[in-house]
Amino acid sequence: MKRRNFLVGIGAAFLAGCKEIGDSKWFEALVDTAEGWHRGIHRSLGVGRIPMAPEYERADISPFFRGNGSLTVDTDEYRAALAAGFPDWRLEVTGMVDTPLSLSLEDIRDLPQRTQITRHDCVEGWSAIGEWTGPQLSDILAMAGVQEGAQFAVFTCADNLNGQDYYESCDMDDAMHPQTIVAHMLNGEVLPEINGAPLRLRLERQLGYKHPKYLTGVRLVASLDDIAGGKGGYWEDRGGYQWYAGI
Ligand SMILES: Nc1nc2c(c(=O)[nH]1)N[C@H]1C(S)=C(S)[C@@H](COP(=O)(O)O)O[C@H]1N2
Ligand SMILES: [Mo]
Repeated sequence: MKRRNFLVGIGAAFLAGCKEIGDSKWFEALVDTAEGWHRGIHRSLGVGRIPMAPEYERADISPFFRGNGSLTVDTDEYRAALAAGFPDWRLEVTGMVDTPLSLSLEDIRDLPQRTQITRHDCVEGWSAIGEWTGPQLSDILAMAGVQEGAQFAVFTCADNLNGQDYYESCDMDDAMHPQTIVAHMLNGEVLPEINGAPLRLRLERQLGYKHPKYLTGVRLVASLDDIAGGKGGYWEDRGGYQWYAGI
C-alpha cells in the first residue's frame, strides 16, 4: 500500500472514533470570568452549526504577508535545516494520545490537504489576508487517537523569544475545527522563513498570537497548569493577552 493511502486509511479509521471530541465538557469547565464568558458566548453563537471563520477570494490576498514576533529561529541548526529544505524536521504528536506520532514534512504533505484564504488579525493592529495549505489538525489527532480526558492541545515551537520558548494552546473544539490546519504553504509557495517555516498552525477563529510558527510539537493534556507559566501561551504567561482570543 502506498504511504499516502496508508496514512489516509488510518486517518479515516480513527476519525470515525473521534466524533465525541466535540462534546467534551468545555462548558462545565467555564469559569466565571470575562474570558470564560467570551468563550461561552463565542461557542454558543455556533449552536447547530460549525462556526467558520470567513474565507476570502484569491483577489483579496495581501501582496505581502508581513512577519511578526520571531522572524526566524536564531540557531545554526535552523539555518542549516532551512537551506537543506528541512529534511529532518519533525512534528511530534504526544501526550494523551494512543499512538504518539513523529511526522516528517513528507508525511504532512501526504495527508489530505485543506487550502483556505483567511484574514490574520494581530492584536498590535494590523491584518493580512493569505492562502494557507496543510492537513487538518483533526486528521493528525485522529491518526494518533485522542484519549478520553484530553482537554487542550499545546503547541511547541523552535524559536525562543526574549529568553522564553514560544508556545500556545487551544481547547479541543478549536483543535478539531475544520479550519485548524498545520500549514506548510502560504499563497501557493513553500512557507517563508518569516512566517514560520517549515510549519505553522492556523487557528482561524482566534487572534494572530494563537497561530504558532516554527511548529515542532502538539501535546494533548488535561490541564495547562504545569506547562511553562501555566497560562497556556507565551503572551498569556507574560501577562499581556488573554488565552481565549476569539474573533
Ligand atoms: N513561534 C512563534 N509563533 C508566533 C509568534 C512568534 O513570535 N513565535 N508571533 C505570533 C504573533 S503575535 C503573530 S501576529 C503571528 C504573526 O505571523 P506572521 O509572522 O506569519 O505574520 O505569529 C504568531 N506566532
Ligand atoms: Mo500578533
